[in-house]
Amino acid sequence: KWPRGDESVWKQGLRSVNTDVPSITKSIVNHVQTSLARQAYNLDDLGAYQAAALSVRDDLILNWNDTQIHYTQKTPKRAYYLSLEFLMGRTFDNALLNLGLKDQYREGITKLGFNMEDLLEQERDAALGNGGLGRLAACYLDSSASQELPVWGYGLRYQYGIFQQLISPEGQQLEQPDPWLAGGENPWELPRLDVTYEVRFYGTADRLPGGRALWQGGQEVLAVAYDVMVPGCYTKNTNNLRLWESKPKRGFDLNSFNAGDYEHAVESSNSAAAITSVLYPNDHTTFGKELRLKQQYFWTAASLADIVRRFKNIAKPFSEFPDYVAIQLNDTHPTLAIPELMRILVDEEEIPWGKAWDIVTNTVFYTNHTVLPEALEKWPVPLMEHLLPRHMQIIYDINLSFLQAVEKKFPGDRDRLARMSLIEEGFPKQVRMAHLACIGSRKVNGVAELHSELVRTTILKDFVEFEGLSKFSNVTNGITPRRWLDQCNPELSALITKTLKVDKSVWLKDLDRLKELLPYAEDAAFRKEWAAIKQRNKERLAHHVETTLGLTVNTNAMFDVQIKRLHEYKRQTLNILGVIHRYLKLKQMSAAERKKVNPRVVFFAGKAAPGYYIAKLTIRLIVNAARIINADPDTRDLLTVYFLPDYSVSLAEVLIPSSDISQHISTAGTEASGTSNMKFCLNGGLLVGTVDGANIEIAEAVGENNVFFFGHLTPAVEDLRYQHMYRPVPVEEKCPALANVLDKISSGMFGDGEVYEPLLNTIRQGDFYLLTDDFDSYIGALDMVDKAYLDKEEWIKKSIRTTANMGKFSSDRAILEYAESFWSIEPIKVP
Ligand code: AZC
Repeated sequence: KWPRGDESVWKQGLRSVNTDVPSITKSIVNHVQTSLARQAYNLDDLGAYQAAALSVRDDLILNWNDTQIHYTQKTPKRAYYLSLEFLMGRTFDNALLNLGLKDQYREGITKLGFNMEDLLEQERDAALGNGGLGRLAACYLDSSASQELPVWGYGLRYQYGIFQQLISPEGQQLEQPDPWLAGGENPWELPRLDVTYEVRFYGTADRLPGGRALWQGGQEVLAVAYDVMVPGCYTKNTNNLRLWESKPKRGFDLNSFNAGDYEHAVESSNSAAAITSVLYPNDHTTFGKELRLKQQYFWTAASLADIVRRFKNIAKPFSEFPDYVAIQLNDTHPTLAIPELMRILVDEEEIPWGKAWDIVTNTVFYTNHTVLPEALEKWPVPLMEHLLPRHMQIIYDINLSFLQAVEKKFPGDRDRLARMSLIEEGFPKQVRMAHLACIGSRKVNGVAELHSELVRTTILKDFVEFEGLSKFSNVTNGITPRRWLDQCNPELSALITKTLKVDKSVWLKDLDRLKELLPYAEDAAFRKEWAAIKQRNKERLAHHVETTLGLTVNTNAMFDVQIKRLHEYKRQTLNILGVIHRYLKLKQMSAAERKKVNPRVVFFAGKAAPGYYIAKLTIRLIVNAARIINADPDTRDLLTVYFLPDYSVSLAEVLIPSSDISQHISTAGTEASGTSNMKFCLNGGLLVGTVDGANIEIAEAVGENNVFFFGHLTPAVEDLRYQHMYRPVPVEEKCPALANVLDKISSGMFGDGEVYEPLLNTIRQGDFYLLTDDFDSYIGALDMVDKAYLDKEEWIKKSIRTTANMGKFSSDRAILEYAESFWSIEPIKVP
């Protein structure tokens, strides 16, 4: 029965997605006129972008609404991806491509007197993440929607995303806030001011009979939902990313957030609004800061309240909770979901402790993203007790029964109990979040084969022995081919579609189809087209560098790219030392010898955590080495270096399609997976790398003759580090070529040598990341690259074969593995 009013009147008012050019232009003009209150004669590119974006938003809302209603009616089991970071980048282009409306919009926008490319450039990146972990979450959302899986993301709506990076004339990284929402309304989100929850902090927790407790007092803040629409590729399914914003519960709030000084601004206010004001800019480290813990609890509490409310709407007993809900923890950041769900079940729903624990451990899943010890989260017990008194009780209770079970299985093994306890002894005691995540989860996984093996044999070894191997598995990461091929490399995408003779929606959702490109490696005409596209992508990047930095790039050179967060383990330092080595060699050559050298342009981009001194020195060295090398008339046709400031998803979209080679050169055993390695290879760039993370599986897929491997292997690393500690050999002896480079830097070749001493000393003493061990073989690999590049036709074949074999690395494959083997959810198509 129709709910109210006259059904036919309602039906007449309903609209559907605009798919033809006239209705698209009409909709854009309507938005110019009403939403923006402007007219043709005073409309600039920004206004035109806003109007076009609002028009696309209307379409997304229609699909999003139908999707949510469909899911609500069908009550499928759903999965929730809890991530403190979603590094979405821009939305406009991606939405148009997924809707299949890019051509129509381009035509309409042209008719209105604007240029599509200029409008695309108006959008600011949504940069609510640091690096790989946050971008992976974004790829997984795209794949969930594209594969029609009922998956929601839950995160925080930071007012300030990852800082903007400026580089001073001396080469120093400076940070500025990223007020990404300042430009007015964000067309890609729906404020849900009606969806709010109260979240408590501090106060007291009094135990009641029967295992329950009463938590009261303290501070209460409001969580307000903002829904971000996530369109699938060529499907109506449009999933939801729900981001929480904090608000004071009543009255107004004096927000003392100071947008200038990062380190202090992040900690400056205890107000409710401060909780979601800023993304912590650290990759792989935590400092035990109260505000960060507040963020984690605020977000998990609001998300769980929302999930439980939705479950209660279907009126099933809580014993069936795991049949309707799967919760994926993206690293340990949302681990408080485990004690929080226990608190809801035990204290609020009055479910006995043991039953509640069964529900939790059948609902929650945990993905680990790093084995680096400094990245393993621990929270001081006094801080937890103060901020979350009830959760600390629950953690102690979980720990008690857990350790009793361990004791039963391994009687008298005191060391084991100490190693496995959720609480680390010390001053202060600390809660080990990875242990809690592990025992509270149904499955635990790493993000590439090698990494998952390291998780099982190092950081969670005791837990494997206790709980059995079957709980611990692997899901190798993936990337979405929509953004990382179709969107960023439209010409290559078009060539593939033409060659495979299928609609692009087919191969974009079944990336193994790329295999059909293999025979074309033997086709000279195809190779020519392939190479011409790479060349035009180089020119596009050169144009970008020219217009943003005013620098000219030699597009006849090989493009060599390393773009990622600055970190000692990722070894950008090894790369710049290799560049300097190359420069010194070029300087010694005769003019005739130089004629034989293959010209190379080296690009770096990436941000360092604001407090990471050594990483910032590496940036400084790159910038100053670039300044000297690029100015040298003897060599500048053969070698130039660029550090592109303010790395972002959008910058990656220009850099990746242009690369001939890219570098993924972490010390073996340190990079869990890497995902940009997959993006480069998908776009036909060859990989230079160590035998680490997903590099290994990429080489298996594309063939080892198509990658350039170097360096020591993971099993050797521990011994080498031991030797550095106890039987150190001076760099001059061990690696004269490297010693020469270090001396040149110290002697002031790239400006004040003193400045770099702390960085150089990390290599001369201790050398934890094994630069002295890997330098010669690194240079050897780069020489192999030069040799291989001489045979242009063979190089293009390698490039084609690489792309053709990258099907496995689609995030569709990865998300379907999560859906099938972990979450037990199924696709549900919106009609
Ligand atoms: C990263 C890993 O360093 C990277 O190798 C991996 O590809 C990525 O996650 C996605 O799985 N980790 C992080 O960004 N952060 C932490 C805390 O691990």
